[in-house]
Amino acid sequence: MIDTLAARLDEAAVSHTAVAQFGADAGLDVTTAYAVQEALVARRLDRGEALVGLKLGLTSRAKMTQMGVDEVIWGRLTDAMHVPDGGTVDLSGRIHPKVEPEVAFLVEGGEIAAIAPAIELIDSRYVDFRFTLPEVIADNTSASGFVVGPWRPVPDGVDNLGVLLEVDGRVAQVGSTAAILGDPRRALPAAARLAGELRDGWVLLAGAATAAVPLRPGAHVRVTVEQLGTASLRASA
Ligand code: OOG
Ligand code: MG
Repeated sequence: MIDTLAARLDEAAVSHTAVAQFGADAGLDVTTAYAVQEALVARRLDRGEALVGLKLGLTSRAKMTQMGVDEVIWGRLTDAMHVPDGGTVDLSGRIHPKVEPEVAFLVEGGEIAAIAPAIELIDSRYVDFRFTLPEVIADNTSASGFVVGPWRPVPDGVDNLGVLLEVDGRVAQVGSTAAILGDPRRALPAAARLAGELRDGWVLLAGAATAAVPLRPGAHVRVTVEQLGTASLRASA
């Protein structure tokens, strides 16, 4: 069953066509869901992609409420998901993408070596962006892309920095890094515990600080995190 579900999610991503939720009959629990995620990402690695980091999800109340689930989850980032800062996201390869403001950490020696403002692009492979907790875990926690702004040393106190998500120069979401586990630095021990491994040079996305917003064709998206600076992307027309 694990390989069948992984193949279904992989084909949905490759053909950018949403799939129906697996439903109760599939009997997917959290442990099996992580096995599906591993098999799903293994298919990408077999096609030549490389693992470059991890992401946490549902670390904020706003996201838990938006998605109707209530546990921290994690997923895997590959090099193919990376979008250069200021770069363009090709919407033709996506289903119903959304963007959310995040904080990224650079991992060295099991510790945080640097911090950056970031944008995560999520794109559920399920119809209508609806899923249960095991279903979203299996779907690599909706991971689809990420932008990391300029790295800088971690300033003192990053537990209450203002976060702004702008779309075409208009404010779309406002929040605080406090929404990320009370302090985004908690993402490191949480990721180490959940994933069991943090490699040197990996990027860790700590989780969204606000709810996500749909990414429309041609939109210019900018995330600003107080003291950290900005990260931006543009959606293809
Ligand atoms: C699940 C992914 C959540 C976050 O930062 O909370 C996530 C979803 O919302 O589709 O990446
Ligand atoms: Mg996220």
